[in-house]
Amino acid sequence: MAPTSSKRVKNTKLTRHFLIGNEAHLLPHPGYPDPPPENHTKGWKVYVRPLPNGPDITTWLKKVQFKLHHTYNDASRTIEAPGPFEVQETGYGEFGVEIRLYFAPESGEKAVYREHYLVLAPYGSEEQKARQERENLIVAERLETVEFNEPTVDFFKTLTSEDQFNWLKVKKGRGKGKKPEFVFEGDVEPSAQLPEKAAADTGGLGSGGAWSVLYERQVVAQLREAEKVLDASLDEERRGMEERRRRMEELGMAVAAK
Ligand code: SLL
Repeated sequence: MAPTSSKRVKNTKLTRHFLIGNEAHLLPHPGYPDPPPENHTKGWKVYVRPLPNGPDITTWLKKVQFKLHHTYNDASRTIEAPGPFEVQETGYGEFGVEIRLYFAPESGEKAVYREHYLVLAPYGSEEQKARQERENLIVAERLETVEFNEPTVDFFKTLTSEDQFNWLKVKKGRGKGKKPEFVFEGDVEPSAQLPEKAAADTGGLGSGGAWSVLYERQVVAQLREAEKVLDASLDEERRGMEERRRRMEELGMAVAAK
């Protein structure tokens, strides 16, 4: 291996966005063992993926370790670049998958830890749940970020290279003796950042759209709504408790004060 420079690029921070998530289906489902292993009702895949319109993550991400629930054989699964960084399994229950991300050696960065709690059952609004059931597809993914502060000179070069967008390009002019040219086509805008609006349909996501700033705002808005509902039910729960306490007092029962 070439000696790497430990010199760092001062006052510079490089940010990379990517997705961590899972998809799940009720079994039987194409691509999964049929009949499924005993008691296994769900087929799922947990993954670390690039944004549909983002740079190649394998420029910085070289290895991903997924640690599954101890009920699985070989619970620790390691996937090396170029991936895909995913683990497909069948099972019956949800659990938190422990994920370790290992960076390119020239980065000089230690591995970082993330967790993804598998979602195997329909969630969201009634409408969303109905759609997930109809399509027999659950997708639970979120936007993740890593920040490289004052990257090493070598790592900076990798992270700013134009090559990392090649996977979004289409080969053009594959004529006799001609070298193919790589060009961006359609709505694909190369960017290490989230696009303002999602490109038409880059596929891959359950919702059929790409991650974008707009979509992210929608997700945040949805979470705020969910929070309101939760607050309201907590309030109600508190009122209920107060009411029960009052009734017990009326009945002359001692209430142990904590
Ligand atoms: C639950 N706390 O009870 C969770 C545990 C267990 C997940 C989930 C099967 C593994 C195997 C499996 O789905 N394990 O049989 O290989 O809901």
